[in-house]
Amino acid sequence: MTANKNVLNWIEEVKSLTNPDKIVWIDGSEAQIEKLREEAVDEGVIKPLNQEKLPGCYIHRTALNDVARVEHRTFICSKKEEDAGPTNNWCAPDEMYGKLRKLFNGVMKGRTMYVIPFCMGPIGSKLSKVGVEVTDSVYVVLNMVIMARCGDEALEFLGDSDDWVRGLHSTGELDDENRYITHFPEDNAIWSINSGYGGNVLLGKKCFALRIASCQGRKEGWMAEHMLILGIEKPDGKTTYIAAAFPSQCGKTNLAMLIPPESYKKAGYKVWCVGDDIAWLRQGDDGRLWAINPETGFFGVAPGTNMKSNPNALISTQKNTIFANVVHNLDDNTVWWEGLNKERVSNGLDWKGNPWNSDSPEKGAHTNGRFTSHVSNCPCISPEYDNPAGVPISAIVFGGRRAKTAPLVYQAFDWEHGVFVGSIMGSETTSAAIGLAAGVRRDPMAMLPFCGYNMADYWRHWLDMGKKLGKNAPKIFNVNWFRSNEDGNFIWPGYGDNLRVLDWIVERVNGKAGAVETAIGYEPKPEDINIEGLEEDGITLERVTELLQVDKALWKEDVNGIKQFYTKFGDRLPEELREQLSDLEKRLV
Ligand code: GTP
Ligand code: SPV
Ligand code: MN
Repeated sequence: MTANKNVLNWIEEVKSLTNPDKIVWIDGSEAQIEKLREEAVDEGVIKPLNQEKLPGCYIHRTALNDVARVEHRTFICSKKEEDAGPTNNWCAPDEMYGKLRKLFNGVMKGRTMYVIPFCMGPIGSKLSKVGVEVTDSVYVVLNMVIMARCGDEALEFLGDSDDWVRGLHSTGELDDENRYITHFPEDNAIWSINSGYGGNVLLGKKCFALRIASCQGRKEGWMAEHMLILGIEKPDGKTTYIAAAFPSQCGKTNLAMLIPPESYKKAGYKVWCVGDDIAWLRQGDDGRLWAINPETGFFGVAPGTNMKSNPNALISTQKNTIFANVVHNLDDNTVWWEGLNKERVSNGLDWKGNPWNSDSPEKGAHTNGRFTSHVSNCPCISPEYDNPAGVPISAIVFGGRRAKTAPLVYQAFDWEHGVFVGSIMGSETTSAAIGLAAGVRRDPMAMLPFCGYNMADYWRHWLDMGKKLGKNAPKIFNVNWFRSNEDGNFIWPGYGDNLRVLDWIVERVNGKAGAVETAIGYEPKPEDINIEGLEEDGITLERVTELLQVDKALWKEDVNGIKQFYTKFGDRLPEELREQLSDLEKRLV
């Protein structure tokens, strides 16, 4: 426990509001967690899997109406509506607190209230921050201890400080009409009720480390971003770190853990994963931009993960992992999902818990089925992962799913243009959130659902960071692994072969690769992308040329979409971005 009065007082307040039968403080010890796992098994919250094949692994199913984030029920409750901005749902704090107090009133009667102190980032790091999550879900506890540094060490690090985030969660009745994921940036508080799905309830993750932290970063001069962090070690032993922002289900985990193509492996390339979802970035004493991964685990998409697409992710799930909403193979008590392997499941349960086999017409796993595993399971976890100083970032990469328009890769002319490139990101929607219309939506910096304040002010903050970083600012790029042909098939092999593109990026930041100027930015010459060994995938120089093509007609259409999007922000839109847009338009004629 702790002597921190602010924490103790808040726990008392929450206790009298929610009226639990019992309070359990999570100390972070393996003995306590093991006991909670046993209780969770007894209650049927998780089921142990085959302990020979999958030691320490469990399967969980969420309620059928509770399988993903709910953007329409996610609120930023700043005092002023304009501080939440046009891309967030807003509600006045008093009104939301009033509504939620009613829902939380006595909600934990008959239940246990778990108090989870946690630290986002390495203990002792200047970049780290503490939170306390109170929850009535043992599933949340078991996931949080994988995803963050939990227990006494977090409280010790906090000491008497009042700089911590208050996270209150209850599964309530899982009533989706009263589901609320709410953020009070001015109070450093998060209240979440009536969900049990990861992104809505593991409050350290999107709620704190992005929505609240983005507000803190703006105030304190740093950045919280929806970015993976990876290190590329060249044969000479020098490692270059890249941070990349792609929207949900657009390839962050896959890129963060990529396995180099054969020819690169032979040449001595290595890729190191620092993080797969969130980066906190701050200017270091040397003037450069340094990044930490505030998390300690992966909450990854299961479907599509296999020994070919992402062996490091699959290996990460082979022990001490909690699976959610995948197929339970009852024959050998293991798990399966679409795209895992060619094996047939003859006797299974689908993600809904109904009997299922490989001949069943419906998919067995939910497309947003997930695994929660600790970073230490990952064969390519970076030795720098836990470094309190973080890693120095040389390049920032934006990307999304675009069947057309966006080329395989291009580089922004400079930081300001790079902020523009991030601000106009578009991506086809995925199943990571419920109820999104199909099609392309603008998702600036992959932060549309995660920015805790007015997106226009967020762009201003990016521009300011660039001024502060000056010549030390990372170079900014945009990639698209999802260009498709007329039949809707991807024309770039993707996955490990994405290193071929990152390699050009690394050469660019080290001043070694050339580029050609196009209307949208700098591009490699087709022959600058190494395609050795890709002949059997049909990748020729012509194909690369096609992948890099900038179709001015499509871009002009995009400019119209961007204009419309920008209009939402009125006078708050930074003038620099307005000018960037008009410059792009001129270059497209
Ligand atoms: P979140 O956890 O939701 O933030 O997702 P993420 O950005 O980490 O995405 P992830 O790496 O889990 O990939 C999502 C989906 O995209 C999976 O189905 C992958 O198989 C697919 N994918 C990832 N990388 C590539 C790629 O390079 N090419 C193609 N075609 N698909 C990819
Ligand atoms: C995402 O949707 O971007 C995720 C999963 O990483 S969740 O934790 O649900 O946000
Ligand atoms: Mn994510």
